[in-house]
Amino acid sequence: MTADTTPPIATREHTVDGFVREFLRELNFGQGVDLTRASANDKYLAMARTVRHYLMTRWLSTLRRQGQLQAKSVAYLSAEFLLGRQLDNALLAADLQDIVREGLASLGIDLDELREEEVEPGLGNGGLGRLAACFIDSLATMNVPCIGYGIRYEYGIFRQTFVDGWQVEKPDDWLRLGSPWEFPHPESAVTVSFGGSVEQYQDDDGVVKRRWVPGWSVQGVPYNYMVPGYENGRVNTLRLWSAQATRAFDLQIFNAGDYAEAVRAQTFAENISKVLYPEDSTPQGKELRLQQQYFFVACSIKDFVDQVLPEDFDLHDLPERIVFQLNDTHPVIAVPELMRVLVDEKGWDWADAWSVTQRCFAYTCHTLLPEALEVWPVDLLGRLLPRHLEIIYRINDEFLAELREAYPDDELRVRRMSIIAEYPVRAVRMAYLATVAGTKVNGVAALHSQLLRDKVLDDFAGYWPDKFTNVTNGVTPRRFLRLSNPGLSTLVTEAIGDGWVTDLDQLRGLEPLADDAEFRRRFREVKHANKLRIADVLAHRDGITVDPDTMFDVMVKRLHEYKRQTLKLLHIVSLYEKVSTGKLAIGDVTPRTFAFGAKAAPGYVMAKQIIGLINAVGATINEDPALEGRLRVAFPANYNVTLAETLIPAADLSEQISLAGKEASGTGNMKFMLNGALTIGTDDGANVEIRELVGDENFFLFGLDEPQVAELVDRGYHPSAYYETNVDLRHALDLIASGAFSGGDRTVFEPIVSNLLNEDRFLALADFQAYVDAQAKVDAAYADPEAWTRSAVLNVARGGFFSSDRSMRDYIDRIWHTPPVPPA
Ligand code: B1N
Repeated sequence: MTADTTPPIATREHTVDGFVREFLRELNFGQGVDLTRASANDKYLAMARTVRHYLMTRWLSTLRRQGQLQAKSVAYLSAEFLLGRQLDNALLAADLQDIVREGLASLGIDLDELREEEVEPGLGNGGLGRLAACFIDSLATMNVPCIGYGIRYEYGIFRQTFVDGWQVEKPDDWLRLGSPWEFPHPESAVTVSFGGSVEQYQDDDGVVKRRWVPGWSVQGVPYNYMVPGYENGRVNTLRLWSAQATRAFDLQIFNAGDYAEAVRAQTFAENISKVLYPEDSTPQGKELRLQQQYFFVACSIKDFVDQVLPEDFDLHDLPERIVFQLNDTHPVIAVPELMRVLVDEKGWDWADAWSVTQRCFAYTCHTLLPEALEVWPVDLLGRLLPRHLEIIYRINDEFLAELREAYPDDELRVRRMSIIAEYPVRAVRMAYLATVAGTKVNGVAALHSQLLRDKVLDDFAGYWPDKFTNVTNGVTPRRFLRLSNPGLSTLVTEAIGDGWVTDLDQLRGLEPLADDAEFRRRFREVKHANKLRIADVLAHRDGITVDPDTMFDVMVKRLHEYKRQTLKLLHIVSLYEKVSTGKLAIGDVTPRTFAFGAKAAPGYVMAKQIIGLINAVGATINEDPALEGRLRVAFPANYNVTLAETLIPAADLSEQISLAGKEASGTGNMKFMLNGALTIGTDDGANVEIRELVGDENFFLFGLDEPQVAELVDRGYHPSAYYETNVDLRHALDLIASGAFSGGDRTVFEPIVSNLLNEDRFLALADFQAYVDAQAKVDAAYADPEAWTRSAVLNVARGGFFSSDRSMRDYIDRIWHTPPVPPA
């Protein structure tokens, strides 16, 4: 013990020899195998555990310092954290890349081979979950105290396979071979209750109160993950909850002699964290989903209040110590839960509890689609969480009373703003509850925040103008540039130093180099090497061959009609139709590789059809010898973070073609820009800001803007009119309808064609010609490699704004007010 009685924390030797010793110790004593008999998985697990040791000192001292300082923290509540692989990020944070490579090599082990052993934790659907992962990375790097709270799903986002071109889902058993990055703490499990009823009682002073008498409970077991800052000595915590049967519950039934029932009860409890709902943007109101939501926020609030805070903490000071950031509406049930804890468990007055609660939450909305705004029928919510429903009703009653004072002559408005919807069934509007309870409400891109204020939440924005703000999304430059694109990273660092890794605005220093022919040559060399790298991955992973000497035109994102993969497809089919009918000479076609990556929600029939059509068109084009070396479609199955990390750095063209006013932000668009792809895109989401920054001359804008979309829809949109007047469009649609991509069977893709002709909710036909024209501009620009590279360099140089470090700065300044805490 040192003189100040603070016990010491062990450290590790930062040398090749030190690493090798630790690694062998883990392999022999941890995995229990000898190097000669060790499997690749043994070696990977031993290496991962060794690497995490190097971060442990920082983690323990971060926790110790936070215990002492009690600085204000962010609790990021998110049903999804799409982390991606952990090893590379840990090596980078700990500055161990060279040491580990060399150490393993001295034992005859190739680091790159072991890296492939890691199964990524796919605990998210797409942008929303990946954003949460980027944010916690940035907060750690910026020395801001943060704890991420979420769910440790036993099965993450499904593994996509294709059978005859159709999506078939397989379970993602990511924990099967062991998970070296997590630290389970069963001894710190907390109990969470559900069901039952509410009863009236008199407290010691004779006051009549209400309290919850739950029907059943489960245990939440915390699993901690390290969230290391980049070379800064800080390691924050991500705490994911796993559901287990309570011992008491189990034993009670077991003692009653019903062993089978006890096992069933256990399975029932464990179901709660069993599987991630694979819906992105269109959640179904399933009871298990509400169980998941309440489960993880109840665990998290209990954990924070009872374990993280010191015992003598005065909860009246909670807003000075924490801000609970609600990542969309999924964790919003935390609001009535905190009220229940303060009023029912701590015995506070309603008014006191509400005043504290209101200052503890802030809400981020991630959508504009009406079908994505979560609404819970009161009968379902009341059955699962009867006391919470009462609390929501009271919050609403007081809110409506307040509104009636503000708008005495506008009862219609008051009803519009009610947290409780009456139609088609009585239901709780979670976005409204979050808006009423939060200090701030933010959208995720400038246009999105504007549309939230003007359309989705306009009544609320009128009432509380200062509550609404924007924070444009961002992506972590550590994972999506430094690690994913080593070639470009090296080139950039040689030019401007390595400060950009934590201060991405420094990329501006590259602007003059856009005019430097030698720099541009090296930039192209890097892009080409990245194409070779993905070509190798696609060959081995998917058996797909691609030509690195073609333009890589990439569209990767969830499959959704609003994102308009069909528009991309119509462009491809139209090109194919023109070439195969001789209207266009193959020699005049810019050689392109069209790459897709997209998962469809398993119950989303139209999305799965579209996947089938992409694969069918791809098969036809790829088999046509006349198109060899000119047009190719590559649709690798199971697009995930790991694939994104090799695919995005190889892209020339980034497809961001959603219907204006539908994509809240997009974050893939930012990753492409930072890796030197040019964007073809609509005036939607963060595309707007990308174009503003990079300039019109370096961006291929097309299509209707949001006001034009609104106007066209108001006027009455008739897609068939476009079919009738546009020959190219007609030929493309007719070709699909003819069965040309389905072995002559006209029924297979008929639903897609008739949907486009008769409904086309997302105006693909209206934007078709504009899109094709913009693609012609792309071809013309690509024909001049020097000018193209100049634009690509400028995209990188002007992309610094899209660092998630900047997003975090904005959240801190506008919403959280959590100053950084530098290391001791
Ligand atoms: O969140 C991303 C945005 O960049 C995207 O534009 C947006 O579509 C995405 C229910 C969602 N919005 N809503 C979801 C995910 C899962 C779920 O069950 C909705 N995802 C987004 C980050 O801001």
